[in-house]
Amino acid sequence: MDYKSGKYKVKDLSLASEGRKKIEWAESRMPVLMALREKYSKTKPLKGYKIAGCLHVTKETAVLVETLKAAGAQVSWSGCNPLSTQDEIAAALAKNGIEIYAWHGQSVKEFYWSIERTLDIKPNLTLDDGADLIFTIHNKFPHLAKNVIGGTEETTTGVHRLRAMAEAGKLLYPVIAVNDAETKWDFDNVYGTGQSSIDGILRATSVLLAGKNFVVAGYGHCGKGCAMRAAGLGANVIVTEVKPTAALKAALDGFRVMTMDEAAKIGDIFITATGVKDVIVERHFKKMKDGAIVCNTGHYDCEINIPQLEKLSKGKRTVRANNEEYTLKDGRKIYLLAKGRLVNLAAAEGHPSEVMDMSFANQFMSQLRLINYDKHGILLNPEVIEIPEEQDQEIARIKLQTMSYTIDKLTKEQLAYIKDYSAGT
Ligand code: NRN
Repeated sequence: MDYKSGKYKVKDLSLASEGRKKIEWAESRMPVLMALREKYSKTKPLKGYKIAGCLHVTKETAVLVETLKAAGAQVSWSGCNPLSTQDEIAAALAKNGIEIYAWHGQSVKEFYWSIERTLDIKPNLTLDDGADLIFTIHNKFPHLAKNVIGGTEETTTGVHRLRAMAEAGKLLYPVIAVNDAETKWDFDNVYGTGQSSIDGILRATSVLLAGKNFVVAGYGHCGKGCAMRAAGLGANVIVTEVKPTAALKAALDGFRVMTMDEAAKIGDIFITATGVKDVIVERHFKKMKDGAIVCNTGHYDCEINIPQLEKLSKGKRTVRANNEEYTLKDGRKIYLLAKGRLVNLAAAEGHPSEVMDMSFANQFMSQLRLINYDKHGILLNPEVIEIPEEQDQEIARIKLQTMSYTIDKLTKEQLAYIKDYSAGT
């Protein structure tokens, strides 16, 4: 469908029915977000507000988008990575009247064209994953910032960028750090990234993980999840780090710890999860075994230095979906997955619905919080704002309920004891 004939641009509208079935699948596994949709579709507190969103177009994101719409918001959406959009999902959203500009395999130019289309609605709120939307407003359309009451940011890389902007006094409006919510960071980043990254590797290679030397660069929440799940499948996990405390945690979690220079010689599969550039570079490729598999699960594709891999190679070919075989000048082969972009979303479907349920409940509650501040005339400083503890505990409480778990409750005496600083041994 052509963009001019409707307020959307997707790969193929005829994929909508396939996408709708996947969205229904996700809805049935996102009970917390669906409960919020049930509650707020009646009162429609987001009515009159316009949200521009830039977040991976997956079946789980579709549930968030349609919840924001059900709560009254006008929504306009783009993907936040050129390779992560699932075309059938984009088609289903477009068919449902959502303004969406997203398709798999965008050029960088098309990627930013799509972000700019979402700004045509002159949003009052932004919803980001990786801060490319916020950055585009600040860099290219600063005049639009005066209409924006606030934004939310999904991921670690984006929050880091926004904190740096705030510290430099460059942030033009307040942004809630959804990533830093306990019910996002400790679940999505660990259990989600762990499972979905392995999912991406297996879909692109179908290799046996058991017995393989599996090198994880970065032992933050994402790297920890990848290490844990690779070990669960019998891999021999090696962790590389630059932060002593993180490396120490990896060692005490039972993983080998060494430099990437050492790991490059023995690794069979490499995954980067650092948020930093040039983690795997030329001198590492030179040491790798024939047949080594290399991928990234960080937000940007800068962690593996692909130009240096290209320079070392005499040829490359796509051997499977999301799997390129580089033949080095000495004949060794190195397999790069998903062109070095986040393998969990580019070669699979991202995190499972059950864990995105809490991440996106935080997104929804944070957008609602910004709107409530606006309705009460409360002006927030242009800084990065944390999720309140009570929101975290409420989302976790509801999630537990949906899993039929019950937990204990502190008695009055226990509450008193906790507050009684004089109680000694
Ligand atoms: N299935 C998904 N849908 C998904 N899996 C991971 N993410 C997803 N977004 C939509 C994001 C996580 O929340 C990618 C971000 O980088 C991470 O914070």
